[in-house]
Amino acid sequence: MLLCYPFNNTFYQLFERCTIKFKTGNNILISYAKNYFSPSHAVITLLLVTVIAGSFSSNVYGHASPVSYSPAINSNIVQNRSLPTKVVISFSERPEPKASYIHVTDAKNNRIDNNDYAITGQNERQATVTLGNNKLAPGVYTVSWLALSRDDGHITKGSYVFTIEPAQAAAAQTSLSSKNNTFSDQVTINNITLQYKISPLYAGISNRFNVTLTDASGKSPTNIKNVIMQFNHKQAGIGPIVANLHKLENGVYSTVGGYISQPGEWDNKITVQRNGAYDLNHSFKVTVKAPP
Ligand SMILES: [Cu+2]
Repeated sequence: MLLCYPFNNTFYQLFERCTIKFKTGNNILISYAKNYFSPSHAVITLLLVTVIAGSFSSNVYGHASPVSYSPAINSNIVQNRSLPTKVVISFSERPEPKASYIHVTDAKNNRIDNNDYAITGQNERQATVTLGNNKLAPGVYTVSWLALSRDDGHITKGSYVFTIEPAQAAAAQTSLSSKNNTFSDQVTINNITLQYKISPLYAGISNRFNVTLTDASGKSPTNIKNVIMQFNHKQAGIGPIVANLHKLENGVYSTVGGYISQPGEWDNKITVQRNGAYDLNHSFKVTVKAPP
C-alpha cells in the first residue's frame, strides 16, 4: 500500500515523497501531511500515515460478519415458553456451506444441534441449524460459528451464549451465589490498576463480572470509553465470546451472563478502551468447574 522511495536518507524526504504519492488518494492524508510537515515530526507522521493507509485498505464491513442472531446474544428464554427450534445467523457476506459451521453445545460440550447446517433465506447470507428440541433442558448453551465468505474468501469465527431458564430460576441462583466462590485478581498497566472479579466462578450459569479501575492516586480514571471482556475455551473450540461491561459508577464496570459456558480452562482478555489514550489489555486464565 505504502510505496515510498526516498530521495536521500532522511525521513523528511521519505515522507515528502509519500505525500506526493498520496495526492491522488485522499484529502485527509494530505492535510495531515501539511500540519506535521517538519523533520522533527516526520517519524511520527510516517507512522500515522501507515496506520491510516492500512485502515483504508481493509474494508470495515468486509468478511462474512454476523449482522443478526436468533436466539439473540445473551438471551434468557424461560423454559415453559416456546423453545427455539433452530439457530439462525445472518451474515454480511455469503457463507460457503461446505467450509462453514454452526455448532450448538450444552454446558457439558454435547452437541444439541442436528448437524444440518444450511444456507437459508433469499440472499444466501443466512445460515441455519435446527436443534434437537428435546435436549433443551435449563442451562447455558453455546453457539460457535465459523464462516468462510464466498465473497472475499476470508474466515471469521466467534461464539455467543443463550440461556434456557427454569420456571423458578431465582432460588437456584441465590443458593449458588451464597457459596461465595469468587475469583479475583488485579494488574497494573500504565499506572492504571484493574481489579477484576468473577462471582460465583462456576461454568454454565450466569456469573457476575466486575472490573474496577483506579489510577496511581487511587482515583477513578475519567477517560474510559468501554470495558470489554473476551472468553475463549480452546479445548472446546469456543470463542471469542464477547461481553460489554456496563458502567455502574465512575471506574466500576460490570455485567452478568453465562459467558463461561462450560467447565475447563478459559483464556480471558480484558480490554479497556480510553479517550485520548491507548487501550489497556490484560489476558488471564481461569479454570472453571461445573456448579456443585
Ligand atoms: Cu474479508
